[in-house]
Amino acid sequence: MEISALQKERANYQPKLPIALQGAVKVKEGALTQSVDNQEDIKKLFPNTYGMPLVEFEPATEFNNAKMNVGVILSGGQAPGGHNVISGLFDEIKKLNPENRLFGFLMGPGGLVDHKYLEITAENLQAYRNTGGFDMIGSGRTKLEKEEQFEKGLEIIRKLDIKAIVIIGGDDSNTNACVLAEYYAAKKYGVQVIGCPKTIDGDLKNDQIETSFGFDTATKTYSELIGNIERDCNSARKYWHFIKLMGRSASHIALECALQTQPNICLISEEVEAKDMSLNAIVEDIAKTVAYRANQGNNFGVVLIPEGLIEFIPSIGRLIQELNDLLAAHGDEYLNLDKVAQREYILAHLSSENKSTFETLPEGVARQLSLDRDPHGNVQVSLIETEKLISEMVGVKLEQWKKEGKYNGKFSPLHHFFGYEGRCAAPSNFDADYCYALGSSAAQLIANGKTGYMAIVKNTIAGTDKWLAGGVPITMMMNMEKRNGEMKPVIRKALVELNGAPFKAFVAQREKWAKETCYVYPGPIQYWGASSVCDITTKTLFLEQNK
Ligand code: FBP
Repeated sequence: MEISALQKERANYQPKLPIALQGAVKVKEGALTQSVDNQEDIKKLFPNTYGMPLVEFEPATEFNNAKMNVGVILSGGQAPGGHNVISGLFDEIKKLNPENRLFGFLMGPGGLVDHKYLEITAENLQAYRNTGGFDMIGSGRTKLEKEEQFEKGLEIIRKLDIKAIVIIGGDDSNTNACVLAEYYAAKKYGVQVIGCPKTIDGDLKNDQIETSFGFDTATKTYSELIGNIERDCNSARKYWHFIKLMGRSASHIALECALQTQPNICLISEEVEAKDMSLNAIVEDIAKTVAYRANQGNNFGVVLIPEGLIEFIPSIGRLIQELNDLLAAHGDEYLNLDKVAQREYILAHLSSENKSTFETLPEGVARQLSLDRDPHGNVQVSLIETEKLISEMVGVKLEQWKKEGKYNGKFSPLHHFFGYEGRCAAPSNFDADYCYALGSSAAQLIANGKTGYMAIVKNTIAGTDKWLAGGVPITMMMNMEKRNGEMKPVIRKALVELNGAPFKAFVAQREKWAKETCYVYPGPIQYWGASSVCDITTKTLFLEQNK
């Protein structure tokens, strides 16, 4: 495989570890835990993995030389740093005992079920150290939830003499990791399951998880691109750029990018929902800013739109809920119909309120909302062209105002969608170190007999030597939610908090950003050079943790 000069140099970067993981390690157990909500239900569903204590690692004098083979799975969307979790895991299990072996299951959880794997060795890992992407073993979205999948997985686990599986994934994948841990524990198979918090979306966080890996690099990459667009926009002064940003339901990515680049407008889905805003109200607000700037002679601007926005507009959210239930209950019957018949089928089955919302949406958007869900029951928001929908509606409103003599500017919109551009970027120093430490922690949780835990690293706005590593029981983060029409135990998603410091910092400045041109151009991620540039965390993490 030919590699770039950057990749070659970057392979030599030695990620930094928290002090507790630098030598021999021991476990300090903390308080027993409870789930965030629905305690009785969760306890009943997870009798073997519920209520376990928090775990923190401490330096020790004696080495544990646990003999253990480990299997690792990358699950869901790519996030920068996945290869470093694997490197941290590999190095730590080899440190424990050089005979330990690591197997990577291929193309996500499906690799465990289908017995497709690769042994990870020092040689084949070298080219992937500190690189982005999940291409070393691939990723996938197969949902691990059925007993027959667990039993099929067990066959290969036994064959390779694997003691534990590490699942690197987002909230849904870690929920499944916990279900698998509980199943193997209930059957007394002696197989441990450990999770790792991955997702660029930044929505897998809580009191114990400060941030999910990949968020840092992905938002820095998008901010570089947004900054470049802002600079172009401020040079040509003739376009309005509508930029949709990945992030699924949560607006963390959009908010972080706004804090880094100071665009004219950034929509936050969680605020739209809290203020019960209609699509028309959102459009009118944007049109007012366009008109204000036009009056100042500024027929240009930048608007950031989180990809999940549409789900948070209350009337559309209600429609999506009903569509989710409808598709879950009538999936096969519906999928066999052609496009026109599918629309008629939906109109015939929706309640009258949701039917009228469905009918008011442009046909393309209505169709995108009724497409098949992903394996976890989520609407595939990355496929919905919200940026075009909104800019078109803004254009219509401005035309109307023009006719009424209220506006006399020029409105030339351009559209962008940033998502895939950042998910495989070379990890920033933060993500490279954080992921390596998560991999190391996962190995230590296994060596110390834990199952149903997620590896964690805390105190991340301090220097790496002050980072604290350990584990949190996955059940602690769970509550009951409706999925595919049924109540299920799931990890609670962290949405943008409207009383949180990042959102407040944004609100304090957004009016100025709308009226004036205050763009900031962050430039590309730096790997070598001044620490003030190379080692900065995200503004979100800094504002949230700097209490
Ligand atoms: P995860 O939740 O699996 O980390 O994926 C995040 C994400 O990048 C979302 O931001 C986006 O909506 C989705 O994946 C896109 O899915 P796909 O990779 O299947 O196109």
